[in-house]
Amino acid sequence: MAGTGWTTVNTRLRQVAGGGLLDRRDFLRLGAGFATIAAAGQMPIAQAQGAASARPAWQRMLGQADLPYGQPSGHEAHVQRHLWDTTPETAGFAGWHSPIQHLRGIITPNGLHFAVHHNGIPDIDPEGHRLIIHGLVERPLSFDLARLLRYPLVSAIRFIECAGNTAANALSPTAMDADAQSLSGQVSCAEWTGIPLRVLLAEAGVKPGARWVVAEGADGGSHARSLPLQKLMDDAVLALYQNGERLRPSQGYPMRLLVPGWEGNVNVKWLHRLEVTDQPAHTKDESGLYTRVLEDGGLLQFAPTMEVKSIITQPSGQQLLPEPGFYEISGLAWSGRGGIRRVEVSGDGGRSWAAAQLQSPVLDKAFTRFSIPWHWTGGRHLLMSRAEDCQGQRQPDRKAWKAQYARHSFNHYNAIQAWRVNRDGRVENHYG
Ligand SMILES: Nc1nc2c(c(=O)[nH]1)N[C@H]1C(S)=C(S)[C@@H](COP(=O)(O)O)O[C@H]1N2
Ligand SMILES: [Mo]
Repeated sequence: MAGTGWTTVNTRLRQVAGGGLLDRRDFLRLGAGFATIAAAGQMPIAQAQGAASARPAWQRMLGQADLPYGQPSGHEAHVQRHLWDTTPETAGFAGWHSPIQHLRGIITPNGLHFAVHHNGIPDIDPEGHRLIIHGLVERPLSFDLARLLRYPLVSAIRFIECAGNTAANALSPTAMDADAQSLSGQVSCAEWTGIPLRVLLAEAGVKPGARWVVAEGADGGSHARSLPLQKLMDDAVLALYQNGERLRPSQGYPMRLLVPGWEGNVNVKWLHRLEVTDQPAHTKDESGLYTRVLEDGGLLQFAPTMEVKSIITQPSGQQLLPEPGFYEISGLAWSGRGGIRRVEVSGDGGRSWAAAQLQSPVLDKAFTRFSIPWHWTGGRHLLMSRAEDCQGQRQPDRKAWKAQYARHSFNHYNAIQAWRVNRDGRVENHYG
């Protein structure tokens, strides 16, 4: 429990906002002592270094052989993607959520990248796969993978977020008791490597009058979206690699469209066709599910930018704080408009706010990791984070977000997330 360490240490630490938020510099300067504060989990050195017979089994024998393709520790087996939907995996729609509450830093490991499949995962033989560029172009082109791999490749760390991420908070009239993964795990961030689309489009020679490109996937349902030519010329990438290795089948092997900062749905996986046109195609994937219904009944279509958003991942929903004492509040912020300028955290339900530290690197259209030290004295607290991006956009609260849209609209939910820390240390989703 909070031993005597706390009282001495605590008097020398400044609070930067209510609810126990601490000054990070004080904390580091005073060496404020995880050793004293987190004393409960510490083992006496004598015991740790003890006699040979007291050493744990793994220190007394040869270890096991490694594997050709490495696997996480068996002790981390709980860190898994979770399937959110109740329908069978290949029956039209499956959403796999990334365990954001178990991850640190800004990179999502490939096996834990969230995934949305409307038609299951096609089993594509890369030898038989072609990407064609046709329509309003001077030279229709067909590429096989070997040819694409010979182009100069660029890399960028970018997030992808499903338009429907955090839909439960948008739709449920009362705050659903769930973890961060279930509520907001349809977002991930990876280093993507591939060919800038502008290079391939220039090679095909875009004709005057071209304004749109219809991108189609090679999955059974021919997932397709219309994209403004300008965005593709600007920063879209034909991605072939994900965090250094070739794309996972789940992410679009052998190639996908990466459209930085735009809703996940336009990042067409298993890409096999780009048709340059003068107008959008109004495909099934962009005329229904991926629009937003406004409060007055109007439809918001072709508005794919994912707005600024943040979430505290530690501590977060359904986690249990074992005892009062020091904790580092840590979370993720991102914006489809560019970089994150600022994240503020509140420990008292929004009455006061303190600036969190942004950990480097702070990249455009990528996860930014933020943190702030916190002293939990055991009371009931509401933790919140609110981010501001490079264009000065800020997160609305839930009420303001709901006021913009029809009651049943759920895409692009980016309201401030509140977590309630109960007296017993249990953390719960809360509408603040
Ligand atoms: N061909 C194809 N591309 C697709 C989809 C799909 O079902 N088929 N799902 C889309 C949706 S809704 C999202 S949110 C993103 C998710 O990308 P990920 O599965 O790599 O995380 O892929 C998009 N691209
Ligand atoms: Mo999505």
